[in-house]
Amino acid sequence: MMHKFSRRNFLAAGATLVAAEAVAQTSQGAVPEAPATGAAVPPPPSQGRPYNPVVTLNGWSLPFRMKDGVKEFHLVAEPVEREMADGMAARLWGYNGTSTGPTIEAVEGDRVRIFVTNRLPEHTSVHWHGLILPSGMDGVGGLSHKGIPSGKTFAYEFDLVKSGTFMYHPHADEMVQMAMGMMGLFIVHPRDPAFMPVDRDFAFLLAAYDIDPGSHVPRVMEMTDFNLWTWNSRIFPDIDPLVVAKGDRVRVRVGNLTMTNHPIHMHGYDFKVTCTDGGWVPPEAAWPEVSIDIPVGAMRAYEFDAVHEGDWAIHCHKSHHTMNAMGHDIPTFIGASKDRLSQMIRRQQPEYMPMGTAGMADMGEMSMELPSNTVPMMAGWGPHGPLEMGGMFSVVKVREGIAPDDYADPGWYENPPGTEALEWTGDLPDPVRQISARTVLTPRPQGS
Ligand SMILES: [Cu+2]
Repeated sequence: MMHKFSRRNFLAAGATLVAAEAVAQTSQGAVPEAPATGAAVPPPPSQGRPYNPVVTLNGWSLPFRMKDGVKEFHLVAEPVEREMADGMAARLWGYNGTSTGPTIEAVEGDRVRIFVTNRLPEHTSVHWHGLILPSGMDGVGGLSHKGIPSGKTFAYEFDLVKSGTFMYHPHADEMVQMAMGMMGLFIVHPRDPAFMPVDRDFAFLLAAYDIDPGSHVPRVMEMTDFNLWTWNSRIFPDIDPLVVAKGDRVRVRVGNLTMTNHPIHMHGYDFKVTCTDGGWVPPEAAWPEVSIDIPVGAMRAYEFDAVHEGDWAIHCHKSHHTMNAMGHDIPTFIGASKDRLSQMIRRQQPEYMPMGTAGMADMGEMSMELPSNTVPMMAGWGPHGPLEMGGMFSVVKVREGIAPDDYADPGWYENPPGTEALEWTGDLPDPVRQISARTVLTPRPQGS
């Protein structure tokens, strides 16, 4: 289970890295120890070229070791259990104990050697999406090289000739292995730390699963009808907030390995698209947005100056993607009277409860008995009531005076007096409304 950001986890990650290095130094020539734990906020690198690490939401970065000038990593493809939210665990396939896998971070100009050990019941491979490398290192099983059989370790080795925002995933039984959660981020930092510098650099991957309430394993044959829309295999309300100090320059990097596009919308700001998995966007070509569509099999990074304090929603703008598993198949009853129908059903099933005649908002507050291992369709409480969200939703929390290495949740924003929408109890002139023969008012349920 991964934990929320905290200074304690940050320090613990440092200790883990030191321990991993100690193991590596005592086994020269061996494959480096594959770490299986980590934390959201990686420490700056203790060896190799300097860089400002990314913060992988609910994730971690894979430690490395330097061996004869080559940066060595060790990925282990294996079955994992992922807590997607409190009360819901999924049995997935991932890397080094987690799905999504750990983020690989290196620097432009580095030569990397990435050992991949296969602990899956079938062969796999790793494709390095967006990286420029020799054909034989491209990771397409059967095309670039032999698939990695169960129980074997392959070594990939190549130079990182460009910086940017990339990812990795299998290219062997791809539909199954990606539907099971096998993917990770690959960030190549610029050789010049003064190039496109930011104070906070967040990263996450979009992944979709179809896991029936009460079960644990994704239905891998599903093509379109997914019911869990995740960031790094987590769903709201258990996705980390993006904690930012007022005045920070912030980058958000998003990759999409689902079967559909996701328009990621952030409130409170306009921002500039600065990087894709094809490279950096020249500043004179960057255009402003408030929603950025992440196409399938693509990555986008955007940047903004965090000058507006507050709690700002960040979410996919496809409204079904901010809902969780339960309830997508419920028929629409808005405006219908279910009184007679309810009486008929209650004769067979006394506990039957009609839903949704005035909308679905009551689901956000309802505490109905759920099947095991699932979460409500709408969840999350804010300082002013239920948020009625799920899936691909989080909050950018911009506050004055947050320390540079502090990513702990600062709690809810308190609106300064006079800056919050409140009930109006004064007089109002009659509102203008358009009524014509073609305007039909929604019929009200009888008796209301
Ligand atoms: Cu979406």
